[in-house]
Amino acid sequence: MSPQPDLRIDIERLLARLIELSDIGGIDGTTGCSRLAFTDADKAGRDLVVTWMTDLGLDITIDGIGNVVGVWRPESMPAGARDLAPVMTGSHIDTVATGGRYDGNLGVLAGIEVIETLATAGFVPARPLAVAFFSNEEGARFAPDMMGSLVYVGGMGLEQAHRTDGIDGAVVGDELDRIGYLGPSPCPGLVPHAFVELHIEQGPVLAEEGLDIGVVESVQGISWTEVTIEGQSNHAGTTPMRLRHDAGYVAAAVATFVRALADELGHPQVGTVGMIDLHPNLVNVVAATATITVDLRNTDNEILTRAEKRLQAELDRLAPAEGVTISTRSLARFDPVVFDAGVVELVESAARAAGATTMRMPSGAGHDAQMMSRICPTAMIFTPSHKGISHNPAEHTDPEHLAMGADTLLRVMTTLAGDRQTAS
Ligand code: HGY
Ligand code: MN
Ligand code: MN
Repeated sequence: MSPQPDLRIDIERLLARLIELSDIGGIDGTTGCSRLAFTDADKAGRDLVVTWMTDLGLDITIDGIGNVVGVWRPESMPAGARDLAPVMTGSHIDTVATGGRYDGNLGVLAGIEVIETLATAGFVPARPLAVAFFSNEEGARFAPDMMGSLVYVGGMGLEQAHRTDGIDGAVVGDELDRIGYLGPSPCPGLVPHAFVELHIEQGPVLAEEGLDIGVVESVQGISWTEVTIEGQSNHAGTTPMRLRHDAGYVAAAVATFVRALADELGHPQVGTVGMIDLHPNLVNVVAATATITVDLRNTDNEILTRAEKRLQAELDRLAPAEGVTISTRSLARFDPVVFDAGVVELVESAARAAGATTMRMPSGAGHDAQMMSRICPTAMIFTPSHKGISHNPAEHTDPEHLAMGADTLLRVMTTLAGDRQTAS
């Protein structure tokens, strides 16, 4: 039975949940929140979302990395249909330390909203619908990013994930156990019929173009490297410049190099030194050691690989020149991903049917969908980000765009489930 063609989600209910969730780990004076993976705040957010899933009557599973999947298979469905692979949506509810209200949270809560809208309308899906939140999508505390969905699709072993050390010395397995989300469900997880993720763009394109929905065709490649520089601490006043082995200077030199490299390679190459940790980090001591992170991304894997080689060559040059030792550790490396053309087309037609203006685009950010595309037909829906701001408590998306995104998601999911012939 097709849902009423003009069935729309309840934007007030979605907004209320977005606000309630972002109040957990809320950042004073902003609409943002801080819920690093597997912290107490993450646990509190998880518990709230699991409550909403339970209240909706979803069949809930929690796996060994803490991924939570809620499947809607109403009693009214024919027996055979209830066992079919679900159409799945979802995203993440962990955030960076300066997180916004919408990054990840929108995709999970819009999935719940879509199912609640359909259930309230008495809709009987032709196959089950599911909504998931994947653990540790951000990777900010425990690298790599998209860890939960990577384990879900079999791209990372569960034991390896459990042994991962965080930037604060914590260990994934211990933290999962501590917050009560070391679940029994097996990894790799259930293979969906298809997966579609609603997410904010987190960049400036849709806002600058004045468009409503991004039809995401691909996700760019990601390379994260931890660089450790070992110099020699010394007196800032008495040590002549010629005798210094200054880890702080080398860290700054690498950061400057990364910026120049991105400028030289040109758009869409990006390069970021987001973390610089000096020791002893004191005003009158030449730094003994520096640990920094380098985030390089490009839609073209060949250019991204070239950028990685240029970085290594610069480290090889700096070490002898400054009399320091430099070691590196890869924190994440994901090739660019191209989404399923059929699901991309469906997103485009569904968005237009929902009254949105659209454009096709790549994703600059990493997402769980890039992992899910390894196991089933997958695509993404973007909503605009105000001024392109994200990973910042000021992150904002207008309610009408949130509604357009969720209405598009509803149409895509019911069409993928076989309940509509077309999304229009
Ligand atoms: O790093 C990313 O692109 C995502 O926010 N995890
Ligand atoms: Mn995200
Ligand atoms: Mn993010």
